[in-house]
Amino acid sequence: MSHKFELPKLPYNFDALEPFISKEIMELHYTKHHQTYVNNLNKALEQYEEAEKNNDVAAMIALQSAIKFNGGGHVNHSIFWTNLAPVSQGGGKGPNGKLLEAINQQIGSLEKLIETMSTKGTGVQGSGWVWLGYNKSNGRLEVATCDNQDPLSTKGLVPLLGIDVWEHAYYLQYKNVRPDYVKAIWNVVNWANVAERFDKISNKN
Ligand code: MN3
Repeated sequence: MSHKFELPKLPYNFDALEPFISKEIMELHYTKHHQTYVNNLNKALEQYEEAEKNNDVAAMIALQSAIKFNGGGHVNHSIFWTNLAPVSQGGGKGPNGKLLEAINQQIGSLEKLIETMSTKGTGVQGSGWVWLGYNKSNGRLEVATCDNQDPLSTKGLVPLLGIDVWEHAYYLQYKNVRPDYVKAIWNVVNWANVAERFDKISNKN
C-alpha cells in the first residue's frame, strides 16, 4: 500500500530548449527541484498513511500542507514539462483548431492571451505560477495565478498551460529579470500539448 510517485520522463534533452531556457536550468529544475517534490510527497503520504492507521487525526491535518506543497509541485511540473517543446519539435508554433477558436472567441486573440499571461505571471509576488485554465462549469478559458505550488485545481480550473515563475525557473540565466524569461518562454510553448489538453476536457463537457 505504498504511494510511490516518480519523476516523469522528460520528453526532450536538457539542452533542447536553448537558447530560451538553458541546459543548466533545465537539469537543476528537473533533477533537483521536481525530484525533491516527488521525494517529499512520497514521504508525506507515507506518514499520512501511518497517521491514518493510528487514527491520529491531528497528525493527518498537520501533514496536509506538506502534501499540498509537494503534491502541487509534482502535479505542476509534470504538466509544465509537456507544455514546453524544442523549436525543432513545434515549440512556439501557435495553436490551431478548437483551442485557437476558443482563444479568439473568448479572449480576443492569441496575442492578447500571451500578453495577459505575461503580465499576470510577471506580477506574481514571490513564488508561483500563471495558468491558462478551463472552467468546466461554464466552458470558458480563464487566466489565473497561483501562489507557491498550489495546483490550479485549488481555483476550480483544469490546467492547460502553466508558466513556472519561481526564481529557480529562470534565475541562473535571466537573473532578477523575470519579464525577459516570461517573454522568452513563448518561443518554446508546446501549443499542440495545450490543444490536446483542451480537446480532452472540453469534449467531456
Ligand atoms: Mn519549478
